[in-house]
Amino acid sequence: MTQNADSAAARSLAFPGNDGKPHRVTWDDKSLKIDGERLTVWSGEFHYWRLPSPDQWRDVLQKLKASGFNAVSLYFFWGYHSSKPGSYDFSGIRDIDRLLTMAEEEGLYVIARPGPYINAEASMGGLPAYMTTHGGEERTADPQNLAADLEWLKVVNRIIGKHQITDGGGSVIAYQVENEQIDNAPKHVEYIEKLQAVVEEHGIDVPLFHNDWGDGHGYNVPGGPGGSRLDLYAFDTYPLGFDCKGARGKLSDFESRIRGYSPKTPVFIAEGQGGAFTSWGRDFQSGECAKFVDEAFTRQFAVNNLANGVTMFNSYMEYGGTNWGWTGDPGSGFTSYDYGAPISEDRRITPKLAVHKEFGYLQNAVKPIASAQNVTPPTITSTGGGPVKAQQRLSTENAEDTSVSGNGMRLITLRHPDSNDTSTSQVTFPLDLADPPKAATSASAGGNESGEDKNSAYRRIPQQKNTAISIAGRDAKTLVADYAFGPHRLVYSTSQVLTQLDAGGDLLALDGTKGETGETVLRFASKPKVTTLDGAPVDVTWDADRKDLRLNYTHGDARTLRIAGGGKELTVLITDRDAVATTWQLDAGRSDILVLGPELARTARLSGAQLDLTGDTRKPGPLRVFAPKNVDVLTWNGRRIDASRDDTGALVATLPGPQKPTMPGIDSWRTADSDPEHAAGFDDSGWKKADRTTADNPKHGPGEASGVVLDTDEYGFHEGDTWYRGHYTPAEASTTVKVSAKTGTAGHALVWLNGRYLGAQGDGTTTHKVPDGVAEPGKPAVLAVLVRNMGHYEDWSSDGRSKTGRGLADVAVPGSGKVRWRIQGAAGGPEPADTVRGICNNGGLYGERKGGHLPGAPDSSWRTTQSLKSERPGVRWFRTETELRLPEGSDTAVGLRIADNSARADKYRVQIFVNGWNTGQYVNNVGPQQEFVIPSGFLKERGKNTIALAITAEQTGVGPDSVELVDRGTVLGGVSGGQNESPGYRELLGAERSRGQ
Ligand code: IPT
Repeated sequence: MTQNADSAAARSLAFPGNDGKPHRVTWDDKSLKIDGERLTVWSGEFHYWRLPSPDQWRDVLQKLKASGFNAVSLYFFWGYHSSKPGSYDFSGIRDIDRLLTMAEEEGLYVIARPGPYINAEASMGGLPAYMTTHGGEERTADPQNLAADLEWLKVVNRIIGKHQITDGGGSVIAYQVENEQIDNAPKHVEYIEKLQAVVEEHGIDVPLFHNDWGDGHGYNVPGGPGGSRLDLYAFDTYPLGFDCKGARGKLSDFESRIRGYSPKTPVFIAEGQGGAFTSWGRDFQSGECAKFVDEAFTRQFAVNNLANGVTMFNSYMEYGGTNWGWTGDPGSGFTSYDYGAPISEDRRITPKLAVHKEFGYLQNAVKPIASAQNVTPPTITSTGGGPVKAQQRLSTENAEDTSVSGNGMRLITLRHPDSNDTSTSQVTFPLDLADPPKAATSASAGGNESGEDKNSAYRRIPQQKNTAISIAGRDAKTLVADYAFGPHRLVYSTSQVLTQLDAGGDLLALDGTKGETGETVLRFASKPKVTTLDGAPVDVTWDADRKDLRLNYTHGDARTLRIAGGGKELTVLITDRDAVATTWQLDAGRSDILVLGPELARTARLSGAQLDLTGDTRKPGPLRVFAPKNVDVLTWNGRRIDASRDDTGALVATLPGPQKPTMPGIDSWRTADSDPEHAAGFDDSGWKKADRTTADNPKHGPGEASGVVLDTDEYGFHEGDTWYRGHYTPAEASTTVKVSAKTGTAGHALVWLNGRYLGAQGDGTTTHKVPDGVAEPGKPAVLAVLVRNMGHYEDWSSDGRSKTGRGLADVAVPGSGKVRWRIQGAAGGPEPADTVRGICNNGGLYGERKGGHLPGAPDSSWRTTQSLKSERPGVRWFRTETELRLPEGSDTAVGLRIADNSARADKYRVQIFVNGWNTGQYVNNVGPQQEFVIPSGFLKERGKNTIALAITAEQTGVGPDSVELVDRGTVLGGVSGGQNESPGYRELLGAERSRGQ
């Protein structure tokens, strides 16, 4: 995309995860430590398979890093890498070695979560589909299951193991064994223990943990059942639930319970709600989930977690992505896995990301938070709304260095105890610090207002009359008090500390809600000089008794102050929560810098007097940078820009914005009927016989009526559509055909007898009527059934649901006599010729087998049409080429929108292929997704793109009203990358064609 790409790619931030040296990872009850130094782990969950554009992995990682995340949590999806036993693919879109290297380069620690079982709304919860044929229980030490699991771990641990921080290989700092085992039944305990032992044998020596599926079980604690080799205890928590149109769940305290389970480990949330998934047929999409799990909740949650001592947190999801192809599970996921997450499916930054930034920056800037312990909170006085709950933590570690009074840094958190209370309360409270001595304060404390405590150092804060701290509805606040940074002393602030850094001078940034007042008190040896460098002035009060400088202001327009006294100088930036979205703290190597203005500042590098920045803009606008004083050359995305210094000493410049792309229209399609399998005379002699009479997995049959095993997985067809043809000669006229299909949620099956369409059905059993004369006694008959597999179920409850099976369970045709079945699925079965797109890309539609989804497929004999409506039930393909001209040096999110006015009445579904890549599935009669994000790796940004639609209609005259490409937004910037290299028709099927087949 942009020319700056290579420099970004070459960049390696200096941090312990990539300096090539071995590091020690230890922990205590307070936090994790790297080489003895405390680390609050602030991590975002990212699923590489949901962004099948490896170049853009860097985009997401840079967005995380710039937003204050210091870690990324990665599930590894076994089934995505393994299409058949013993075979593993880690190339191209599956190159996890490259992913781990990128995380190192971008300065992110990694929490590795390779399963074997991961859940994750992934097909079969991450297990490879061939495991459905196993007889024993999944997620137990059943020998066949365990052997497969251990093989996967061995293979994936070889890659993860190379990237461990402990031997200098990389930035992996923790490792999750399995995922949310349902209970501590002996068979589950035995299993988890076996996995741990083998993981150790594979040389994984970073802390091991398992994620308990809530905060109320205490399963798999270190040293307990199922935890004998685990180091950390972690749990998952989704306080709001997943019904994005329902009522929000409530926040509660958990610290003492968690410490009861595991007293010697940090409070660690392995998955904390960052959004919610969306399911087939719901009346909401991810947009609703972004509103449900909104900014207010995200802040409340972060504040509540700080109050409960959480020093390891991972947000699930931070970037959700796309269930492209057949990667999703049917129960909980349609194509979009946007999740309402802070970074949207099309990689846009949403306002929620700025909330995570507030807390990422805060914890990074105020290090004592990592060692703070729960203490009695101040007594709150609240007026005007519901009660307010205060919690307080105190860090006594290095108190002498880190606090004003020598007693230690305090973190005071405020929220309504009922986290769904929408009233606005005004809060004041006395703040008791050991210094200054109480006696010295009595003269200067505020008047006789309520909420005073004359025995406290500060009888009432805020001290400013007629002001208070607002808790507006579902808001929550975090106040830092008694905190020293460098030579500076922060007595307290009712604003939130956004960050403090040395960016060519010490800088403290404070944020708050626009329109709300803030009060900040700093301690000086003697009265300092305060200069307002820009913005509105603040009220400055000098308290000579306490030697306190008090600043009072209202958050809104940004202000910059310079405070100088006693040989030290501090720049104070008073900003607001809205502006946090466009404020970026970056590690520039020699120094940190602070960038204000752009949509995104990704990277910064200082060399001599030159500062190179990369980032994105959504529109032209101002850039302001706090950087070392010697910087006089500024570049943005590789181009020099004119910059000057403003009154505050910051570099200022103007950044250009993007060009708006024009999306090409689609005016016609080439179309062909594409289901010859339904016809009586179709030659299926080359198909596999489905004639097995036993299956290890009893859920796979044999069918009671058919007497044979029909499950697709038993014949090596694991994804998408599968055709069946059953031949028989009826003794009497067939009047009904009873079909039991296993499609998964929202799937379907279409049934033909002797070429006559009998009807369609969903998952389960349906009896189809046979019209007179369709199958006559003594005459050979053929049943044709097309079954769509919506993915394999998860196994969340460890009850074997994932082994339900797919395709046909059974078919009963009274009077049919023996039916001889043949089955046809994806070309190559578990060995697809297209190893680039891989097993998840295709099912067994005729058009897929013939390469109709691929660029360059011969469609010249196909008819040209404008209509996408069906002419009869069955499968029809539509192809078109469209020329994109996306602006260079930009990142445009392109979507494909399907319009239909039938109010979900018309029964049809569309499989969408873009340049051969299976982009997603539209199901008109189920919904709700209408617009599909096209992963940028699928697209040719400048040039011809092939769009192919496979429309399976259950009725005549149904189909989309229109299909169009839509511009979902453009930024100038982005990281480099383009289309994934992938074979077209000629490469994959050209040879076959020339052999005349
Ligand atoms: C938790 C799973 O661990 C995770 O893989 C994912 O499925 C997530 O849920 C939901 O998106 S399970 C939790 C809801 C108890």
